[in-house]
Amino acid sequence: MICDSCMNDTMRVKIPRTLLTYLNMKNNRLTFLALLMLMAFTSVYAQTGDNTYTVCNVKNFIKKITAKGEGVQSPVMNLQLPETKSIDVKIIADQSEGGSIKVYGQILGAKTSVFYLYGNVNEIKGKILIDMKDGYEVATDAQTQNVMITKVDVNKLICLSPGATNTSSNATETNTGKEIGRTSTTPVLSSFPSAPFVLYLNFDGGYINDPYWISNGMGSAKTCTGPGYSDAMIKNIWAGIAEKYRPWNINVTTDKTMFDAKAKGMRQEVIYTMTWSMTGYGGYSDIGSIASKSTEIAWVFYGNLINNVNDMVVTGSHELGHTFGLTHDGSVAEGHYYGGQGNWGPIMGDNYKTAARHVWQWSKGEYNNATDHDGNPNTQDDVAVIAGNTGVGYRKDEDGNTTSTAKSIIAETDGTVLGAKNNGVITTRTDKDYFKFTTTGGAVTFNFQSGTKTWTLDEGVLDIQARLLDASGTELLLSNPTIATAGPNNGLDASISTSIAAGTYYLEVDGVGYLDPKTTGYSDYSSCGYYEIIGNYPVLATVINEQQQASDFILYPNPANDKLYITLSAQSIQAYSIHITDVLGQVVGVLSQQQLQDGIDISHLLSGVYILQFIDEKSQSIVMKKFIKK
Ligand SMILES: [Ca+2]
Ligand SMILES: [Ca+2]
Ligand SMILES: [Ca+2]
Ligand SMILES: [Zn+2]
Repeated sequence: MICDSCMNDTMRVKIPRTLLTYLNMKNNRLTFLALLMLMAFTSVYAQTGDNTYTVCNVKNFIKKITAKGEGVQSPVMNLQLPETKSIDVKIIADQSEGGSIKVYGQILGAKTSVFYLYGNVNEIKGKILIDMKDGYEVATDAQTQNVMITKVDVNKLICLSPGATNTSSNATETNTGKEIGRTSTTPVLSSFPSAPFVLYLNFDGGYINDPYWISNGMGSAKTCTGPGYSDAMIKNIWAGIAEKYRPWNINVTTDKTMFDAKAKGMRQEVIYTMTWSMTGYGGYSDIGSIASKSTEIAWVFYGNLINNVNDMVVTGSHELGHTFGLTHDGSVAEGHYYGGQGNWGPIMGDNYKTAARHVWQWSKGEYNNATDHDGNPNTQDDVAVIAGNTGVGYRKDEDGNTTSTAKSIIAETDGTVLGAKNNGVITTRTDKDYFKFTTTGGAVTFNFQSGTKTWTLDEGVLDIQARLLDASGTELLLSNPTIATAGPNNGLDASISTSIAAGTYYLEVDGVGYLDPKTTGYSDYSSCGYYEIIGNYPVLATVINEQQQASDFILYPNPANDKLYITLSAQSIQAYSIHITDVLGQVVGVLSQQQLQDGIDISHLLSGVYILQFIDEKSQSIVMKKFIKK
């Protein structure tokens, strides 16, 4: 017992020892004012109810939890909890330094326990968890400076994901793990190398000496071994989790050096191991550990799951989600873990339903009868909670959300459009991305792929709607394929294939929902992620970019009434022709070089904006300029 002034049994009367001392010392001067003070304190305690126990002033509390206990290796203190419970705590690590407090303990007599307190001299926070049954939150009242312990649902503090009762396996993704004797080094993969925040997927294991987990199931420091997955399996799991965390400034990586380079609070790791596990449980994490800095580790016990890519992706994403502060997506009928609807499942719900659901997204409880861990209505906005963590935030959008800020499609000389050069990220539900291209007219095809397709099955999170717009922004075509009600989620992709006239066009990419988010599907809330545009369209061999246009020819007068004239600035151009199109891409005039000698007759055109395409016959390059017919 080291805690003589604030945590011993006499505190059960719920009057701070400091106040008692004051009253004892000054009893001969006990005034009406002191009585009033006592009454005021008593009424405050009464309001907190049986679920909250007021310990003492924060400064006294800190003195005790950080006491090294002269000559005592492992101080043990007695701590009073609500409902007249008390515990004996052995301090196993005190990582306090400077003004910050960080203390870990082990609750004596408990098989597994969490005792973690952190903060500073003015505010102590923390959590206490006994044998996965009784959970308590520690907080400091800003007004009274008193430390309070409140009983809470254990699911608010920690996620011990239940075991996989699911025995079916994904047909096309069998277990390629558990390959004993993996000798090659883990593939080095990073989804966003320059991002300030790192999520490290640890498939290699290592020596883990973490006070948080030692008392909470691990028992002692251990050398944990990885699952021995093949390179392909690791790459697929990485690709799947990277896609789940695409909207934010987060680098999902298998590269430990990326993790090591970040400060605490700007990184988190998930270890895939079976060196130890909570028997029958698939994952384990401390809710909010990134902000509280209680531990930088979450766990996936791969052997207690269906050991395939999909389960590893959703469980890894789920446990990491907890570390950002996310609690479960439950439902009135299904309890803590909602199993999803149609082909859609919430990442923070029942992550073992991967054989049944193929579109896994973040949720803010839009489905009917959504509940949180306590059975209360679920209003936690997953996407915003993750963004709200220090250093995270949303990834910068590549462009604005209008055609005027469109990026140019980068085509090969034969008109092929490669995904590696034409891609982007839909970062939020309101983000739309635009691409611009100019064609000489004919058949065009654009396929819009959700995710990197590293792992073709169920990797994507973004459900794409694509539109083809003409030069004025009017829709010509829309593609938003239906999602299969079961099976792989390839309906997340979109495709546009048509024939168009020469001119300039736009492509619009948007994340959309499917069916009814209340009962059968999802909204566009979390329909975000990486996409690639792959296709082809007729281009002249070289399209001179817009910055070069000014020096190639002068078009005058502009605006014009009857005649337009061209003056060439490049002497090398010998043979050329021009096409004139309206803003809808309709060709209104084709003229040869000979027909241009006396100027271009535009007297027959209606008033408006037109595009003149200057085509160099030799280099097959094209330069376009706008002009106005008065
Ligand atoms: Ca974007
Ligand atoms: Ca959208
Ligand atoms: Ca955009
Ligand atoms: Zn969980």
